[in-house]
Amino acid sequence: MAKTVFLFLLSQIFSIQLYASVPTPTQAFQISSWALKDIRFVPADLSTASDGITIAIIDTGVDREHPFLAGSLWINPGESGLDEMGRAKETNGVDDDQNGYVDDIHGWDFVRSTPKLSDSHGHGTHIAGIIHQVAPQARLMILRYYAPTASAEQTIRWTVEAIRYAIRMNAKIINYSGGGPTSTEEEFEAIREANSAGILVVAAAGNEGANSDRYRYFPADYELENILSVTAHNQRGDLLSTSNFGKSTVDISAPGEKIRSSLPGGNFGEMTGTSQATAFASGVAAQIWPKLGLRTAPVGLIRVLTTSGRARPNHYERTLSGRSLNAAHALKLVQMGFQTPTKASPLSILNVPSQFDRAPSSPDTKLEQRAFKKRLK
Ligand SMILES: [Ca+2]
Ligand SMILES: [Ca+2]
Repeated sequence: MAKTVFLFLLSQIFSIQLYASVPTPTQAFQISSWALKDIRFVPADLSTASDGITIAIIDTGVDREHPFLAGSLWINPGESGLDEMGRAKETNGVDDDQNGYVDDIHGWDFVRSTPKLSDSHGHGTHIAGIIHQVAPQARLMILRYYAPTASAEQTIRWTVEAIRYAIRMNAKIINYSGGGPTSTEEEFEAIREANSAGILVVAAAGNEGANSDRYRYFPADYELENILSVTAHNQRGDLLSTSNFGKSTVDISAPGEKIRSSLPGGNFGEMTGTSQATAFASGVAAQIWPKLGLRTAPVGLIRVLTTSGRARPNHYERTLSGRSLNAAHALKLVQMGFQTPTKASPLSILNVPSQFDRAPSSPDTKLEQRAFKKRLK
């Protein structure tokens, strides 16, 4: 337990450093070129713009006015256009599509219960920028689950609501660049339902520098077949010393050091961590899935992404695939007719986390809160 506490603290210090990185608004925007080269980035074929799928970003919100993100946000068809009285549905104060959320045109802020999205933290805007750069045709559904002062329980409740919203509103991919040591049956169930709905969940492996096979990190480490757990490496191809690893829990790695992307206020800046790696994986998944056929089960897409990755001998003992994300190879593999399942397997639970077998113990609230300050990765 002592070690765990230490890791929480380490992680917190680390994330503060990340956020302190200086935005450089005057520089022209470009996602770190080393990272795009590293993943063998394939520019989107704009002639197939209809390939655009919806990615739910469960994070700290978004700067919806950021010029780089213009036109990238998902639009809820049931809350756009005019109502019977000629008013704009997105601002008429009516839940036009009766999904339980009023005027949810681009998503929902579960923390403040409002459709008026903003990002006072910066993390969500950074993640959105990476995904938009890699998959410009994808539509970004913004779901805010995180507030620094919220309790662990509350944070998970908002997460679960956000996952259920993503399922109901037909997202195809959920990007979750966060996590913590706490697992709940509700969150597990929600992600299992997402699997039944054919939704891929791309989740950060976490920034504790720990072996996830021993110290589980959620939601990345729920044993569900539709979760792709992503860790981070640097320009030299080494896993970051802060990144979690695990031969049986972490699937693949992607670039995560000093990644440049959008920040609130029209700014740009660098962040480091498995969050950024996760966003690259979501973007590539969004590029590949339409080519593979959207009826392909998430587990099939995961198989393509992990099989086609670049072999990294120095990752062999640290991730399941021993590989890093490779967009060009993934595309090639699909073009060669890689066979994948089209349905989620009936036994989508690989192994129920053992703690569900136990009666819940009273959580140490202080510890939980500290842990949850770092559900952001
Ligand atoms: Ca609505
Ligand atoms: Ca409305």
